[in-house]
Amino acid sequence: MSDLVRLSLSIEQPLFDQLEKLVRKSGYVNRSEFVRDLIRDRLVRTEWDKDEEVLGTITLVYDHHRRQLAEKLIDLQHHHHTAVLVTTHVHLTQHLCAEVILVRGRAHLIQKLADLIHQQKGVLHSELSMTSTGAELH
Ligand code: NI
Repeated sequence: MSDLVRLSLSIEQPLFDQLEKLVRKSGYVNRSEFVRDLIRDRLVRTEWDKDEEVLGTITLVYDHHRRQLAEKLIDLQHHHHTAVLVTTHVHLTQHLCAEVILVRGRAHLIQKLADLIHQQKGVLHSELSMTSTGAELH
């Protein structure tokens, strides 16, 4: 673990009150841990903005009876095979499937794959969760 640095800062009372509320509501034991995580969240966003190598998950729900959709989704993943680490498939009902695709690669490629999946007819919902390889977060 790195050496700890102490810092003090000045913010308006109402903003401080909001901070205290957020810390309590989120269940953090102290303000420092909350601020560390805020900084990490911002760093992750920056990684995505700067098109660095990132990690993410694409979660989708789709109707597998929709003509050629399952094949199309497999084709898309093969086309992006360098980014797709693993795919988990769950049969939700007779008709509906859910998949979680763990992806790693340059941010714009991950975003493109997520967009293509989202646009397929028969995909009822999909969402990209943006996270980090963690290299710059400790
Ligand atoms: Ni299924």
